[in-house]
Amino acid sequence: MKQFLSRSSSLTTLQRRFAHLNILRNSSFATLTDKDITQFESLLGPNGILTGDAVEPHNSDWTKKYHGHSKLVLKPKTTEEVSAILRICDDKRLAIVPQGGNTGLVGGSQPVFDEIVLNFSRMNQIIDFDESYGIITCEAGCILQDLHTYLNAKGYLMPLDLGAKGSCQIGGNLATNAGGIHFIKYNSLHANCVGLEAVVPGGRVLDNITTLRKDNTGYDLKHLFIGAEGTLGAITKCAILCPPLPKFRHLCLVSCRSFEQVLKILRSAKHELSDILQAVEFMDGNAMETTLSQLNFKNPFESRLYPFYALVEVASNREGTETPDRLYELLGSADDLIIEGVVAQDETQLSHIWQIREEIASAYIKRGYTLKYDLSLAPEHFYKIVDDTRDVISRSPTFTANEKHSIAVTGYGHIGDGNVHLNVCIPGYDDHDLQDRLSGLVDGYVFEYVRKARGSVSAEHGVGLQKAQYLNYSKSENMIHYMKEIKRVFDPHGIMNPYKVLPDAK
Ligand code: FAD
Ligand code: 2HG
Ligand code: ZN
Repeated sequence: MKQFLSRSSSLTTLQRRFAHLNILRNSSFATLTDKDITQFESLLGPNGILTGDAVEPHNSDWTKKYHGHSKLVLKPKTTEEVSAILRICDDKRLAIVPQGGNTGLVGGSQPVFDEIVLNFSRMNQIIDFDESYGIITCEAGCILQDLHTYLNAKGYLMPLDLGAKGSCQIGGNLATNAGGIHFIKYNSLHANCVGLEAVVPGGRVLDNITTLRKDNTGYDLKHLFIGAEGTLGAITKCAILCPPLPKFRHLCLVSCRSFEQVLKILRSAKHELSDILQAVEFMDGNAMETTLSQLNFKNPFESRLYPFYALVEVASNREGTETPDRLYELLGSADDLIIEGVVAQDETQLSHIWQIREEIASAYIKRGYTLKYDLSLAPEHFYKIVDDTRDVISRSPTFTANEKHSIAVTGYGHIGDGNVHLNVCIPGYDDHDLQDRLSGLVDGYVFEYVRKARGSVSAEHGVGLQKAQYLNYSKSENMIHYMKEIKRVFDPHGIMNPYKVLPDAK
């Protein structure tokens, strides 16, 4: 028999507490053996498993915060293989974590201890495109960018667009119910996913792949898997409703003195441009400055920096000047709110401005350790929480003056959807003491603020490991009770993505 596991992978090393989260490995889970690995290898073939060093990239996350201890990655190619894996894992009580592109931001897609990673990268086939209804049917491991490219060539686009599109997979997007920059126009994946196939522990396949737009036959189970973050089962296929690709896009970037002015621009854009409005995004001065400097991007306003920025994009199929004229009209009527604005004159300028917005997250990760909060808040709280967090840090005796100086606090995000990304960043990744003091202060402050303001602790990134202990800040006791009941129905032994979302579900 092949030896796959190094001798150092003893249970005792895995059983230590997961830093700061007070989680113990669930002792009802089995520990992987060489015999198990041999069984999976004979099921999937030698290219269907990863062991040893090849597992390491799958143990860590994009934010450099979460590190698991898996010894095995499984890479099925078919739904039947996923079904066989989930039957074996359930029988043997082997815990498993589904993983798509591993771009999630809440520690949901990595193992916490020694869970097996179920990776979907080999399930990347586009199965069908229905040109009449604009519905794409594909496997869960398709990369979002590849779906855009495929659809664009046919005059359609994916309703979902986000900065990680080059790596994230549609299965991961569905599992997190990802939002992104076009949510304001095309709504959520709950709205656009018309069919779904999922496999649950024990191996049953729930085949709800369809291109029917309307199907009111009882409970719509697919919605349970959208946003479940892999805690109920594995998504293997989906059918997504895709809008026609608008032929003409126009984008402006404006700068403002106050956040209130940004809100006024948002209101006017919604009223005046509602039929052609494609995106309204927001960033503050710190986000702009950090992105330009960390990623060496050209400032659209030469060297001038401003406190607040808004991006407004319109799109239509009308040739001629009508669509851009309406954007210019909006800017004209908002003249007193805008310090300076630019309208992209060609595709290069348009993608440059979008790149600045979409790479803010990468810029902070490049700068250093970043606490990320993805919040839904009413307009009066949207930026207040950023100011207040800055204030709490500056008044805290926990930090030295130098440390305070090095901490960047920023707010940006999908203002059209009431979704702010509050990021708090310190340079580098080595100062673990400062990291702990910072999250010790800011986590409690931010989540308590959101609870009192009746916001959501997760607008679009999900709960994962990061927010599992704060679920009750946005969901009532009764709702959590039924979430746990649903979990028990699909996953009675709790093997699917344990410790995440509902950490104490039995
Ligand atoms: P992963 O990170 O691999 O997994 C995410 C979760 O889904 C995990 O809980 C995992 O267990 C589960 N999962 C993955 N695949 C499956 C499957 N087939 N079946 C069941 N469960 C599964 N998110 C937004 O909502 N909006 C944004 O604008 C946005 N921008 C981003 C920009 C950057 C630069 C980055 C790095 C991330 C961004 N994200 C954004 C977060 C992330 O990209 C999304 O959460 C994305 O949907 C995750 O997809 P993934 O394939 O990488 O999933
Ligand atoms: C975005 O909108 C992403 O850029 C990432 O959702 C946000 O990293 C973040 O906080
Ligand atoms: Zn976002």
